[in-house]
Amino acid sequence: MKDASPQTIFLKDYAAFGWRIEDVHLTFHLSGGATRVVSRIHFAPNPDAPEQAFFLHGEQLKLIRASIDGNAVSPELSEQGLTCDVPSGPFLWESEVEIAPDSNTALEGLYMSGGMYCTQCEAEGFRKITYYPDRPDVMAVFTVRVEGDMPVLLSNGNLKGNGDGWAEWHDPWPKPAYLFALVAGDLVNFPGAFKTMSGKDVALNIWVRPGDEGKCAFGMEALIASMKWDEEVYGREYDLEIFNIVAVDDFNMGAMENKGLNVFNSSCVLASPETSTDSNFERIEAIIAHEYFHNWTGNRITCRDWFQLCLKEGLTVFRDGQFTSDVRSAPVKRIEDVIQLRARQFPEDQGPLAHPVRPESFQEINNFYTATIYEKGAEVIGMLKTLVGDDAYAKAVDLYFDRHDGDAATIEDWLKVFEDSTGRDLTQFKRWYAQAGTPFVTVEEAWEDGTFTLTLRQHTPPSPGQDVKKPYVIPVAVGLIGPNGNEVLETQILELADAEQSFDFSGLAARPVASVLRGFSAPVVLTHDVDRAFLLAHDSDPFNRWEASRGLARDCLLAMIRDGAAPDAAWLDGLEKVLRDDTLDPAYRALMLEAPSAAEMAQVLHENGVIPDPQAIWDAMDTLAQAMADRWAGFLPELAEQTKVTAAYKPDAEQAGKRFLGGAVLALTRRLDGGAAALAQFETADNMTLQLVALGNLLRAGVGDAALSAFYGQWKDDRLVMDKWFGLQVSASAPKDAIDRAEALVQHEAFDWQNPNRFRAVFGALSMHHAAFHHVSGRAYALLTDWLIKLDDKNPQTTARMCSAFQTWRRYDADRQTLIEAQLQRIMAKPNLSPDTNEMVSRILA
Ligand code: TYR
Repeated sequence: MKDASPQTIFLKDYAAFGWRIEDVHLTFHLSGGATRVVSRIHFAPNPDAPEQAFFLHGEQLKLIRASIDGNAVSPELSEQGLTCDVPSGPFLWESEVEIAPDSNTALEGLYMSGGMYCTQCEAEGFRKITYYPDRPDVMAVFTVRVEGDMPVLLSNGNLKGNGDGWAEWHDPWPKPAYLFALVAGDLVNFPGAFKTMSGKDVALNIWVRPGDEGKCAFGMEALIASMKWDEEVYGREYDLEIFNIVAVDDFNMGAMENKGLNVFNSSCVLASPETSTDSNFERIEAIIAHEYFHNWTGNRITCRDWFQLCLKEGLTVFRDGQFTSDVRSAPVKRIEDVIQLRARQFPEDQGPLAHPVRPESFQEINNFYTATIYEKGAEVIGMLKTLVGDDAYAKAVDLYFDRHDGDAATIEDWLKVFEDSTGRDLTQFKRWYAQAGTPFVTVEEAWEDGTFTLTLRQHTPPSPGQDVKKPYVIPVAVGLIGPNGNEVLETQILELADAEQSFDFSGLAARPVASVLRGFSAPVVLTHDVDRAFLLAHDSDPFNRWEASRGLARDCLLAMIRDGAAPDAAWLDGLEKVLRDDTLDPAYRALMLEAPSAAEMAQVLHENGVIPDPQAIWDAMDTLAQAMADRWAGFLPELAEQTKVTAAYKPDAEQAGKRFLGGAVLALTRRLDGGAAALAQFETADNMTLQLVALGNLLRAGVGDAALSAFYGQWKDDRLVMDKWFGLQVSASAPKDAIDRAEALVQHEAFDWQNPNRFRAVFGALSMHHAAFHHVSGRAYALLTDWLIKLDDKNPQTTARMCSAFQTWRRYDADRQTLIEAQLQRIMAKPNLSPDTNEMVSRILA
């Protein structure tokens, strides 16, 4: 257990570590109950650091011995680490500690998963392995010897030698401890090879448990595509002789970019057509790219301290997004990203957990691996690129690599390369990193004597600890469309830098229709009273064309919920025209057909001063979908025909787009045929995408029980497919049934609650099922809380992260607020509550 009273750490208190490390040598004697770790570290005083006592982090370690320059020492130990008197010059520190990987359920440090040893050190896990300055600005060259009774023994860097029961690895690139990794187990490899742009051969491997070899080919292809892309687009070459990926079943996050030895949640790397959906494939490709791209943005250039987390994560998400846009469809990727941003980042930025892209304080850094750091961090980079232009962006990034290779850098360093290479002053732009909260932008139009004027206003509401916000510089991409539907002004970037600014467009023959915030050029909430039906019909910007339909859908649902209106027939007419246009990408049409999420509608209601009633949102969405199905009864079979794939399964954008649209059509069709088409699809499906969509629709039609048990019989031995089986029963049920299902599922023998994927399968699905989670009985709140309290002792990180399900609680009515508050208080009252969960719940309650 950590210290009971959590400490707050501030960016402003940063001070360099008092010593540099010349090299690190680690020896691991592996044993499940008592692993010995021997470290030899050469320290030398750091002349740039302030005077300080010698302190090494260390948690849950049993110190066996320690020495300095060969003489035994007795350091002073605390729960956080040790202090010791040290010589004034360079010295050799040696220690031996004992740790117990087999009782490590937090999945941080060295732990066991399915019989194999593995590590997770980001952010502060290395201190659970040995005594060390566990901070990212201390970079060192590591040599690691692993000894253990396991056929495969891996660590970072290049393999220096191995034999029976041992292996020695050397990583020539200085790195912070959070990038350390060790894996040992009975593993098999799926091999590959890559020749770099300067002609160096790199051996590639994906290491998996025996039996999973057949699920590696796609990951390997994605890795090779990523390596090539980073050379072609960013000029970045790989820098070791070997690149290893390992799949582990027990992992708190998606994956981890340890130098030369990426560790992946098996759900984020293993794939086969029979067991993975098209979205799984797309996500796996993106995560492999993300972790690989970290080799330069994160590893070669790392972060000075954890406040700079967005320096590596925002940039790397931005880069993996560019990669996906290049290998798939750019407009589809942009729309998917914005849907995610609104679903995950906006609620965070507008609620009690709001924090700047670069926070100024934290208690537990693990709580800051958030949508704001990652996704808004990437949006900020996208805006910077839009403002300076593509060529200037490329130049600045080159300068970043030249200037900071080998550094532990800051956001100031990042912005400075843009200032130096473009001459632009980024002082105001930097507010995107410092201020929290989603900006609200309103647009007002005027038309006089051939001049069209757009007046833009921005406002950002207060967020915790920040009452007053200064204006941002916001790139607003605008195009103008003439009355006949032709574009009269191609996309231009307006720079909104003041609270209010007007922009004139003169010499126009007729009043145009403005298409504002094209491509979602900034992460803001836009209010613009515009003819959306016209934009849906004519906008040349694919994002804004989709956005027009989305806006109409939101308005339609709002009117249904608030005023009891009927579904908007004019919008459905416009939408039908788009759906009938078979020159449009099926994936794009599927996105058009997809309704806003219930949580998005709750947000819209809240913005319009209406307290969201989750059941009313559910009912309105149900009515709307039924109206679509009835209206298009004749058209749906025609559309379904267009989505048939006859070629062998491929997870590429083309086939996946067809199946995506097919799924959307099936969801309407089952409202007309009681699930007959879904049943036929379920019985003939030869891939998981078609099978799972069919099963979901059978469940939604209330006729899915037989298919559900058939599915169980077919897949009960596949952990990743079983996660889908657990999750889908909750997400595809009506509100009250979803809670009943979740209650039954946690009693199921296959509910392994200590496995984060399985825990999230049930409780992630429950908390994302808006009407179920907020069911008036409060049963879902209580059920989730019971299990969060149970998990907290075992795995604080995953527990804390899942508490964010409650972050929007103050949006709801007084009764629900009372119910939720009682559950949050129940968590706070738990004895020995982890600092992680304590910080999250305290912030949510504040
Ligand atoms: N750095 C990882 C990434 O690529 C995420 C991560 C963070 C993984 C913390 C694990 C962890 O404990 O985004």
